[in-house]
Amino acid sequence: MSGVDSQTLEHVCNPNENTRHAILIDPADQTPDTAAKRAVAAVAAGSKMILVGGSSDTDMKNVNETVIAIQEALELVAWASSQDSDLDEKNWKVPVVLFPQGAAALSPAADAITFMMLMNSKSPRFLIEEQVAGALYIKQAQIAPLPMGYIICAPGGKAGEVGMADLIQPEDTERVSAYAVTAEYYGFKIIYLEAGSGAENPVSPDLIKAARESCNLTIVVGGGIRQGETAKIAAESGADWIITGNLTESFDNADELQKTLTDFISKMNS
Ligand code: 1GP
Repeated sequence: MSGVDSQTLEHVCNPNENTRHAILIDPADQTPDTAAKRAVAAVAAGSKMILVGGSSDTDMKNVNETVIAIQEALELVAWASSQDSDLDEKNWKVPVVLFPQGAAALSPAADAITFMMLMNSKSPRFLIEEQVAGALYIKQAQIAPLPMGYIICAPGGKAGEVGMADLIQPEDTERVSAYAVTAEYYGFKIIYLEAGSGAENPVSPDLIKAARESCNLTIVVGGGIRQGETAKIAAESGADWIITGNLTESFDNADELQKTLTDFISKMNS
């Protein structure tokens, strides 16, 4: 979505009839070229955002190379569609958004960044220090900040461990509501309920419902979602966005990935 950075917050937060899907690309798990092919397949399937980041082993180099490769690939297909009256160029205008492990894993080529507080971290590093360390860089690079409360639920995975999260348990609906309201009072626009990449159980529907009933923020849910049916439960509980990382990264063949994600998105909103 190069050149329209200021629109990214609107794109993410404007109410949408359907729950939308985004992929998470971890630059530590794949080459920039593979990441770009997966991003193009996902957008062709109907994904509306590409998140780039990971909990470990990302740095300025692999994040930047990955973001550039994805942006170039999407620009190329957008241009090709603009030359064909049967195709709609604007379908390819999806934002590439940093989802960083910290201030040392950024890219000026990104459209936006989830500028987040890991709200249930026990470490000041993830509550505020990494954000302060990255703020001036983000401003200078004109990467649009998406103010977000990041809330890690059990089992939490690597994100929970690295982020020293005091995990929210599946029955802890009052606690998740309190975090959702706190996020709203801080002025955040988004909350991300995270179960951890590869989680055996995704965020419980009860937690999503409790968050939905407590605040008017955009709710993103991810971690352990591999089936359209699971995504549908999260969507019906109140998720505005569903993120898949592992599912996307399990395909090397772009056509197969596109087919799987098309089916996933259709089931999610069925
Ligand atoms: C991790 O929520 C994301 O931050 C994605 O999780 O890899 O399990 O899809 P998965």
